[in-house]
Amino acid sequence: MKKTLVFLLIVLFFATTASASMKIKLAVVTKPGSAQNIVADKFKELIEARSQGEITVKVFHSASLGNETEILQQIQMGTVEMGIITAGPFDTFDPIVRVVNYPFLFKDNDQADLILDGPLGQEILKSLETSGFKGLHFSENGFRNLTNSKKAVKTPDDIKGLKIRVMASALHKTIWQTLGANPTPMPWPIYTELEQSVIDGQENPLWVMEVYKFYEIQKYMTMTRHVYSSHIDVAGLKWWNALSDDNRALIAGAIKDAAIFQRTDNRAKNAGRMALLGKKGMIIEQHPDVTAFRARVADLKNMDLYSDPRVNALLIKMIE
Ligand code: EAX
Repeated sequence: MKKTLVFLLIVLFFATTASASMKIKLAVVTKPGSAQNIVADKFKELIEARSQGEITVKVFHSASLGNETEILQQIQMGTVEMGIITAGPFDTFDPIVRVVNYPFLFKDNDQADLILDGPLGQEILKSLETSGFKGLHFSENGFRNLTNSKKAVKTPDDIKGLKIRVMASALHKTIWQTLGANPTPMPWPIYTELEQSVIDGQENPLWVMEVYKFYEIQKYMTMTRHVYSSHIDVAGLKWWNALSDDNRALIAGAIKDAAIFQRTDNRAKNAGRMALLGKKGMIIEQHPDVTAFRARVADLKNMDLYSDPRVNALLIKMIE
């Protein structure tokens, strides 16, 4: 009997010391199959394989840990280690993020990659340290497009008075105010609000219309591509700083590969999505008057949103 107990204790001792040494809680607000989840799930797969199970990841999805603002607060406090978070709501924490969300900043995916993976993108990620975050990489939501249930939209004049849901971001709210809409900030998800016509429309990349079945409740889509929407793949700075160099390198490598995998995957699926949404009955305006949209928001860079000298200097570099 005694022998068995000693044996059990020995087994228990080895089992605890040899078990996975680190568990990462990673939070997203979206459901499986979403852009954020593809990064999260790929990261989990890569890091668990590369660390031979020493590092494990639990993905909390569908806003089970709260909306994006609440997740960011938990990451700052250290109760959640990582998140894949849309850049929009980040601007309450650090206005520098308004630079990457500037309307009509990037003309295409290649330009977005070039800038965000280059020194300017690094500067933004680095800057998040002042608010307690370790910005690891950019993955993507994608180019955002307007949908609504009321009418076909081709020019900014068509938007007048439409009730549009926007992310919890001062910049996004201002963009839609400036375009003449009636914007309401609301956290994700928003299907019920659209269905019950609390709001007339929303704006998001193509994958959202497919994964969240917005074709059931939004008749019109306009390919405005007004903001290239990034996710910031982020960790808490305190937690990050306490990791070993080896673990930091493993995590940084896995998140980078997951982000690049997801961006490629997202883009490859866009043509198919467009066809599907048309088949589902959405009326799609492929060629809105982008020049007019651009002109309406051209003055944004001179607004208070960008008055912080650090933010302004970076925006000017970006626009050039
Ligand atoms: O990916 O809140 C939003 O509109 C975001 O784009 C959301 O995370 C969907």
